[in-house]
Amino acid sequence: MTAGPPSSTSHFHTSHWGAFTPGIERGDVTAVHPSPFDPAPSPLLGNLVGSLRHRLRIPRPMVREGWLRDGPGPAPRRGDEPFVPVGWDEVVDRLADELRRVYSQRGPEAVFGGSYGWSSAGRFHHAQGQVHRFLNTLGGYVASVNTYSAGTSEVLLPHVLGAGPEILRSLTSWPVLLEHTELMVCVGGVPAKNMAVAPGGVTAHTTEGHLAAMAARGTELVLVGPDRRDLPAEVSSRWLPVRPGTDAAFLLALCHVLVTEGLYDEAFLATHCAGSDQVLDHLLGRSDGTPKSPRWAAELCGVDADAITALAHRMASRRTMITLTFSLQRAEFGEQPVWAGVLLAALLGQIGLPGGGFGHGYGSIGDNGHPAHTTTLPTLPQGHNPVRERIPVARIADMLLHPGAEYDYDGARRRYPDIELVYWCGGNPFHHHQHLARLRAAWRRVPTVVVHEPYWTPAARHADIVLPATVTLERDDIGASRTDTFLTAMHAGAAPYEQARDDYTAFSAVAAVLGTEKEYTEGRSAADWLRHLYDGWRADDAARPDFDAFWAAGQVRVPSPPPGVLLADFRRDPAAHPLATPSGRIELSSAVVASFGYRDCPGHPTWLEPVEWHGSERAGRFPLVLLANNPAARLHSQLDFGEHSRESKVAGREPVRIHPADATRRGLRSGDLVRVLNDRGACLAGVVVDADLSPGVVQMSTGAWLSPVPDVEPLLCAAGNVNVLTRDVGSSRLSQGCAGARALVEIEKWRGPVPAIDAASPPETV
Ligand code: PGD
Repeated sequence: MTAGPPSSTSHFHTSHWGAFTPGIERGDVTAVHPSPFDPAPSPLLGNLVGSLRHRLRIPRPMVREGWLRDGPGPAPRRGDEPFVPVGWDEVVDRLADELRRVYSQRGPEAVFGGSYGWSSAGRFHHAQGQVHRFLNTLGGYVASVNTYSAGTSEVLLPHVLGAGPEILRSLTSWPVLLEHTELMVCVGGVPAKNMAVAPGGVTAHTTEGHLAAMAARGTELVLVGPDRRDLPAEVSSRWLPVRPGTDAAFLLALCHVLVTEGLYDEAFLATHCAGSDQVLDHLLGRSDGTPKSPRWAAELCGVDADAITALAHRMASRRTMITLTFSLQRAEFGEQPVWAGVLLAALLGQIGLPGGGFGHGYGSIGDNGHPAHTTTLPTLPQGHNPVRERIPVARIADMLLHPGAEYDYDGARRRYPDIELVYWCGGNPFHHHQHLARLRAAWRRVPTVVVHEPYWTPAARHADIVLPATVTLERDDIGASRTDTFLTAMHAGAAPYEQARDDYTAFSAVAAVLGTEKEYTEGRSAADWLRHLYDGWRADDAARPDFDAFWAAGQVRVPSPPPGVLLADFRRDPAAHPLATPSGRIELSSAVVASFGYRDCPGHPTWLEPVEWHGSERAGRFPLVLLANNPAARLHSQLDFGEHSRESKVAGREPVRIHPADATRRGLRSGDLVRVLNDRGACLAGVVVDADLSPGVVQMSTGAWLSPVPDVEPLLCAAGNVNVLTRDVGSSRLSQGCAGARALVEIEKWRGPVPAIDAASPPETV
C-alpha cells in the first residue's frame, strides 16, 4: 500500500476492505492509495498489488480432463486431475448441453446453486446475484439459507427476540456507546482484525477509533475469552480468560449472582420478558439440582468464582453493555452463549437504554454498530425461484453424501435433495467449509461441478468446468453497502486478463444458447444495467446527482442515519412495539423451542458440554483447543498469495500461535515448522510462541489455500488450511449452523522432507 496522492490516471474503486484508487502500470496494480476519507485504512489493500496478472489467474476456460473424456459422473480424482484449455465457444456449448441435460432429465431440484461466498464488492457484478438470476431463468435451483458467519443466531434469535439478521443490523451505535457505556463486557472480545471488513465496503474505518475513545473516556472494557488479542491491549482494562466453549456457563453464573443477591430487575422481567420462571428455576438448580453458581462455573470455565461474583456486582452497579461475538455461535451448541447473554442483559434490565443491554457481532464485521441506511441499495433483481428446497448453508457435505436422508432444522423434519450439478460462483467452499476431507469425498460424488473464478483457488481446482472470471478492477461497477457513507463509481482500471470475462457476459453467452438470453439480460448490456440500477436508486431522492455526474465524480456521499439504540422503542412501550415472538416479549425461555424436544438446544439457555473441549475424553489424544477464526492478513481466503498475506506466513505456511508452556513441553520455538493434527486430517504450520493465548489453547486463521500433499491419508495440507481439522456438524438440530470455530488438536515438530505447496502454482494443463 502507498500513502500520498494517487496518480492522475487512476479512478476510485472499492473493496470489502476499503475504498482506494489504484496505481496501475502495464495492466497490473503497482500501488494502492486509500481513500482520503479513511482515518484508518486497512493493510489488506496491500494484497491487491500484483493481483491482476498473477500466475494464479485462470487465463481461459478449462475443462477437467476426465469430464471431457468420460462426461458427467462421480469423479474420485476430481481435484487431482489435469485440465484441458478450451475456447469460449466450445465451453459455452458444452455447458449449455449439460444444463439442458440436467434440467430436462432431473429438473431444477437436482441443481445446487446456493453458491455461498463473498466474492467482490460491486452491486451489479455480484457473483451470487448473477448465478441465482441465471439459474432462475432456467427454472430455479436448490438454494441455501443462513450464513457461515451467524447462521446459528439467525435461527435462534427469531425465537428469542422475534427477528434475526434485522436485529443484528440495528445494534446500538458506537457514538451512543461512547457517550453512555460505563462497563463493556466483551465476550469473545471486539477483534480489530475483523473490523477492517464489511460486505460491499467501508470507506471510513472508524471502529477502532471509537474503542480507543471509549477507553480514554474511562469506559471499563473487559475481555472474556481465551485470546488476549481479541480486544486491543491498549483499550482493555481486564482479561478473564475463559476456556473455549464454556462462555454459557460463565454467563449463567453471572446471572446466578444477580438473582441470588436480588440485584436483578424484576420489573423489566415482568413487563418485557416471557419465560422467566423456567429459566430462574434452571439458574437456581430447582429443575435439575445444580445451582449455576460461580463455583459451579469456575470448575468449567477456569475463571475464579470470586472474579465472576465481582464482575456481576460491577455490572449491576453501572450502565453495562454485554457484547457477544459471532464466533461464540459458530460452534457446537452455539445458541447457548448468545441466549445466555440476552438473559444476562435482561436481568440487568438495561435493554433498550442508551449504552446498556447487549450487542451481538460488534467486532465480528466492520459495519456492525454503524446505523444502516433505510433506502434500498442498487440491486440486481434475481427473479423467482420456484424450487422450495433449501438447505442450511453449512450442511452441504451432508446433502451431497446423503441424498434423500432426513434431518432436523428449526422444528421441521426435512429431506436432502439428490444433486446432479453444482454451480458455484464467487465463493470458496474448500475454504469456508469444515472437515475438508469429508467435503472432498462428498464433492467427488457429484456428476458435474461448474465454477466461475478469477484464480486457481481450491474450489476452481475441484471443478469440471471452470470459467475464468474478471476481477473487480477489470470492470465498471457500483460500490455500496448498508452502512457505507459513500456510493462509489468503481471504474475499471485494466483490461480483462487473457480471456477472462465477467460473470454477466459468461452467463449471457450460455443463456443465448439456451434461449433464455432475453429473460436474463432484459436486453441490457452491463453498462445499461449500471445506469438502470443507479437510476432506480436515485428515484428515492431527487437531490441525488444523475448517473453521468456520479460516474464523473467517482463517489456520492450518502448521509448516515442518526445513531440508534437497539430495541429502544420496545423498551419505551412494549405494548405499542411488541416483538415478533409468540409473547411479543423477549423469550428468556421459549415454549416453541422446548416443544421441538432437541437435547442439543433445550427451551432456555443452558450450558451443554461440547464434544471437543478441554474436559472431553478426546482431549487425552488431542489436548490443545484450536481456535479456527477469521484471518487478519486477508479477507477469508481471498488473495492469499497477496503481499500482505504472504508477509504473515511463518516458515512459508499459515502461522499457529501457541502458549510458551505448551511450546516448551513440545520442544517448539517460534519459526519451527509443525504438523497440526487430529484424526480428521493435518496441516503444516509455522510456530509463533505467544503468551497472549491461554495455556492449552492454540490459534490458526482460516483462509490458507488447501494444498493436499499427494497420496497422504488422512488429508495433509501443506499450506496450513485449518478447516482440514474442524468438525463438520451442525451447531444443533435447531439451527444447523457452521460449527467450525473450535477443534481439539495436537501439534508436533515436522521432521520429514518439506512438501511443496501445490496450491501456489496453477494445476497441470494438457
Ligand atoms: P472467500 O475467500 O471470500 O470466502 O467464505 P467465502 O467462500 O465467502 O471466497 C470468495 C471467492 O470469490 C474468492 O475465491 C474470490 O477469488 C472469488 N471472486 C471474487 N470476485 C469474483 C467475481 O467477480 N466473480 C467470481 N466468479 N468470483 C469472484 C467465507 C466464510 O468462511 C465466512 S463468511 C465465515 S464467517 C466463516 N468463518 C469461518 C471460521 O471462523 N472458522 C472456520 N473454521 N471456518 C469458517 N468458514 C466461513
